[in-house]
Amino acid sequence: MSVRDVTDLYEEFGDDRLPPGQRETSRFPVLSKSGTPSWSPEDWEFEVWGAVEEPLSFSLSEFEALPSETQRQDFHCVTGWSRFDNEFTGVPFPALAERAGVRDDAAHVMFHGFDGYTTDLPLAECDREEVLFAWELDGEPLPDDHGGPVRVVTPHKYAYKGAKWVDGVEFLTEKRLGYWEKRGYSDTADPWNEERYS
Ligand SMILES: Nc1nc2c(c(=O)[nH]1)N[C@H]1C(S)=C(S)[C@@H](COP(=O)(O)O)O[C@H]1N2
Ligand SMILES: [Mo]
Repeated sequence: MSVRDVTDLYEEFGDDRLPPGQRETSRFPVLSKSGTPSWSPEDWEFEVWGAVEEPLSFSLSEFEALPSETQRQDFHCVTGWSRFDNEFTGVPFPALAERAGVRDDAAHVMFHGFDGYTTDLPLAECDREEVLFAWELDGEPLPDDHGGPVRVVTPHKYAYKGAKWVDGVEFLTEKRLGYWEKRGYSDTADPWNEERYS
């Protein structure tokens, strides 16, 4: 299986692979606002709606049949740890956006998790190949506590921009704040600029 290494994306943002104020860990801590929600493969449904030509809906098997790739990525948590070289398999954001046909007036994207979590990014900042809707980590199904069956990963942003348990993508014509962004975390979340709080 081929793995695309995107760990050099830091070069776009800073001089060092490890962003300032972070320390590297080989552990993978779990951070969730309210525990791990339960789900069943039969009931899981993923939807794309809002400022798109064609709203989409997928069952889990349909979603996991989308053209996917495996990327080697780094993961930066706003609480100060970074985990290097995670291999995530999933569908890149641009491929999903293309299927839905993003309207010209779409400017932002709200990601919804089925634990009630939300997080937003400007369309231009999530319409990149490194933003994956991932269902595998290091060759195994994504563990439930890390967001299984499907989560978003955003290696160019602090990890709270990556919704675990993602089941909805809403294209917005105007910015709206997500769960942590409303509670004082930075809306821009650039790790190399230490945009932790707003
Ligand atoms: N649905 C959902 N996604 C979420 C969260 C959450 O509470 N719910 N927490 C965020 C935060 S603050 C972080 S740091 C990462 C943590 O991912 P991890 O638990 O896999 O380390 O997930 C993000 N995505
Ligand atoms: Mo976090």
